[in-house]
Amino acid sequence: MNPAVTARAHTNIALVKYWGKANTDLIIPQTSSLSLTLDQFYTDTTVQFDDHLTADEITVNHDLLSPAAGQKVHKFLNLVREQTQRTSFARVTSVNHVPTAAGLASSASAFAALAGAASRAAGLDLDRTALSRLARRGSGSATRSIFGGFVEWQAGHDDASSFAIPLEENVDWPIAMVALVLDARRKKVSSRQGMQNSVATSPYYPAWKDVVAQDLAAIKPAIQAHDFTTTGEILEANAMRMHALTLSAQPPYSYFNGDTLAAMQAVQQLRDDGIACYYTLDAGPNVKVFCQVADLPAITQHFAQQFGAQNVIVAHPGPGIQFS
Ligand code: 2P0
Repeated sequence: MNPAVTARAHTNIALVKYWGKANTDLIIPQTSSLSLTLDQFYTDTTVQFDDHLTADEITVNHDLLSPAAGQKVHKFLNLVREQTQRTSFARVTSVNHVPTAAGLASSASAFAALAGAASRAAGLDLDRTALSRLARRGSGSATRSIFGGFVEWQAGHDDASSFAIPLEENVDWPIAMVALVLDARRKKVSSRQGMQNSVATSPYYPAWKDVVAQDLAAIKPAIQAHDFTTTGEILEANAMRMHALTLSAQPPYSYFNGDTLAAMQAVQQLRDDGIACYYTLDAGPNVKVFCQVADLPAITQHFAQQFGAQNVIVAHPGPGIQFS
């Protein structure tokens, strides 16, 4: 039996979004993207390869997954086995540390932690670039969760060239991301399906690729200069332009609900009242508010009144993958 290896990876929120694949099998994106790894939401995963097992045994949050439910993990373990000529099955135990019913569970932290634990348990000693490439095969956003802080996923054009690089790993900038939990239910249109629909049917998709190129070119120096206003303006506009790709798909759809719009309006009102903050959101209704640490008391108080204190979670920049 080989030793068990445990890895922890944190989730990330994209400031310039990934929304569309050029290669669905290898998960090569249409564009580069840029994110902030968060300290609050993470996954701990332990992997052990065991010659006595007759199938992969996958437990998530203390529930043993059926073969159908574990299919994505099993396929991912096959990639690791291919790289090592290993044939034995693995025992995978994974726990998502996400606040109760937050609806924020992410494949980003899950596949980043799995890439780290499975590769080491199989005897591979991958550097973080190679880990990032491996994590990408599980889920696109996992590519970025190998690194901490601000991270760019460079789209590349094939398996070797598509990986993440850190932009500012140890963030020395008093910023925060306030997660508003507006609906914890599972989304109706998965990211995977949603982005494919957008690539295939939105007439705005070519324009989106230009938007991302411009936003990346502008946001990187803004982050490096710790220019809060420019960073906030770019991330908010980029999120809305991503969501325009769902509204303009055929058939059209949206991840917003009524509370999403109310939260976006509240952010605009806070700004009008002199409290600088900007919103972003992913493939679901939950809004995240980018702000400065000094404004956290006013912002959290406002949203606790609007949506309930239990639905307001403050996150800060978080670390890259860790092994124990
Ligand atoms: C992102 N999202 O950049 C974008 C913005 C959601 C909105 O990456 O198909 O779970 O596994 O590569 O990474 C969510 O999609 O999709 C995502 P797959 P993933 O964070």
